[in-house]
Amino acid sequence: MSSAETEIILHNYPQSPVAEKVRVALGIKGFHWRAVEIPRIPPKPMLIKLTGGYRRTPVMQIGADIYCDSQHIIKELERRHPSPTFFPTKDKGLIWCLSRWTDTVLFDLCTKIVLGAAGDDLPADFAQDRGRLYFGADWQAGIKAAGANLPHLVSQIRAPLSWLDDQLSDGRTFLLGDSAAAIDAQIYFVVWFLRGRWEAGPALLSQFPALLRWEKNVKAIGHGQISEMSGEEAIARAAAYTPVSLDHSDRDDPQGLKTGMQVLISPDVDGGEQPVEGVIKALDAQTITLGHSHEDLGEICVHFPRAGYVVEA
Ligand SMILES: N[C@@H](CCC(=O)N[C@@H](CS)C(=O)NCC(=O)O)C(=O)O
Repeated sequence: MSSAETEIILHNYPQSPVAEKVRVALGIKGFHWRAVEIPRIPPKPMLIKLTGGYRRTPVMQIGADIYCDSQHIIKELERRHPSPTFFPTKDKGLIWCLSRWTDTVLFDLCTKIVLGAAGDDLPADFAQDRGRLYFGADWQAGIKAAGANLPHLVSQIRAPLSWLDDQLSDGRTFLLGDSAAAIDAQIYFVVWFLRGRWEAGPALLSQFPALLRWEKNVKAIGHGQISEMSGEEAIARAAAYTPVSLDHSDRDDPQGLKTGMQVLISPDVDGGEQPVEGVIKALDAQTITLGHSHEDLGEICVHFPRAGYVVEA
C-alpha cells in the first residue's frame, strides 16, 4: 500500500474539544498526520460529502474509509497501529466503559457549564447551532436554565475532578501509571475544554494540584507531527482509493441487522442531525460500517460505533 493510501487525515478545527481528545491520542502514538480544517458551524459541504451527512467533529479519513466519532477513531488507530498501545495495562474493557461516561455525562456537563455561563454573550449563529445540538428543540430555555443552575452543575463536575485528583495524588505521570493511555486523552479533553472556554475554569481546576500536574504531562505529549491538507485534496484521496474490505455479519444482532440492509444511522441524542444513509457492509457488537457511493467519490465506507448511535432499518 502506498503511504498516501494509509495516511491519517483528521477533519477538525482547533477549538473542538473532542478533536483535542483525538489530537492527544495521535500524539500518544507519535504519528505524522494530515489535518483538514473544517468550518466550526455548518454548512460543511466537503465533510458531509465524505460522511454522507454526519456533521460532528472530529472525523478521521484513511483513503476511502471514513471513521465517525472519537470512539471509533481511537479503536481504529489501535487496530492499525498497535504499538505504542493505548492500553498499557490490562484494563482495556474498563477503559472503554469509562470513556462512554466521559463522552456522555462528563462532556454534557461541560457543554452545559460552558454554554450556560456564556449565555447571551455567545455569537447568535453559534448559540443557535450548538444550542439545538446539545439542548434539544427548546434550546434557548435550556441555555438559560443551565446558566441559572450553574452552581449545581459545577458541583457535579467538581466531584469527578476530585476523584481524578485522588487517582493522581501518588505522583504518577498518567492516570494508569508511567505510560499514557487512551483514558488520558479521553479525560484530558474535558479539562482542556473547561480551562479554555469557561471563565471560571482555571480557578476550579486550581483546586486540584495532582490533576494540574497531570494536565501538564498530557499537554507535553503534544499532537504528533501535523501537516495541513485541503478539503479538496481529501476528497480526491477518497476518490483515488477503495475502502478496506470488511464483510462480517453478526448472527446475534439484537435488531436483526444484516449485511446488505439499507439503514439510517444517527447519534442517539436529540441534536436535530441529518442521518447517514447506506447499505450495511459489516457489523458487530462495537461497530457498524456502511457502504456509500457518491459521484465524486465512487465507493467509500463510513464507519460508526454502535454505542451511542441509533440504526434504523
Ligand atoms: N460522540 C462524538 C461527539 C462529537 C462532538 O459532539 N463534537 C463536537 C465538537 S467538540 C461537535 O461536533 N460540535 C459541532 C460541530 O463541530 O459541528 C465523538 O466522540 O466524536
